[in-house]
Amino acid sequence: MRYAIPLILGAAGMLAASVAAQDKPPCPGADPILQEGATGGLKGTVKHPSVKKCPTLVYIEEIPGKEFKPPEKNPVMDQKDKVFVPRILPVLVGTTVDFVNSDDFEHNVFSPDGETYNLGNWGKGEKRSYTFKRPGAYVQLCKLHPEMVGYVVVLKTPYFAIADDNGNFRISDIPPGTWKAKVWNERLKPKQLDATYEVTLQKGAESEIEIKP
Ligand SMILES: [Cu+2]
Repeated sequence: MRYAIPLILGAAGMLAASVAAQDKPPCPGADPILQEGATGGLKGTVKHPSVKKCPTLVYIEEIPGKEFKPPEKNPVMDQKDKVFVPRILPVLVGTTVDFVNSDDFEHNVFSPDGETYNLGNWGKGEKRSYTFKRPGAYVQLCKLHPEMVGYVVVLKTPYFAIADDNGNFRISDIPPGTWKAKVWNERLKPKQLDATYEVTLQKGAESEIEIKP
């Protein structure tokens, strides 16, 4: 009997260990539905003349019940040669954007959209920041150079992409499910911006759609 006891204890210990491994919650920071191979992708083409003229954004409207953390590193919108760069900056709601100035003269940034803001005037090497709390498109304007126009488009999910000049786009690592894709281009009309395109995404697979606004 003396020899049997340690064997029984050993077997029980192993059983306990394997059950515990299954019951343990995922490691902090590892979202089970976003692990590699557990997500889907979406690729496709936007077919509209405005695609050739201005940047086109494609995005998943929302994943109900799921909230996303804004990136730790702030995206940047630059002002260079009197142009907002990039012209369209898509960001997740809650994101803080750093506005910088790469020109040797002052610029201003203001927006009449959303809660409206005016970040003032500043020169090269300085930056001003703004946190976007509500989804929507915010036109970026400069009071010193009326020809300057840019857009920050604030979205409810981090699943977005800017299409190439031919309208081709690809969005990776989207949770599986049936979601609504939308398109944004400054030349499209409100009705075209409101239109939704249903997409079904499966684990480890890439779905394809054609968007004709
Ligand atoms: Cu300016």
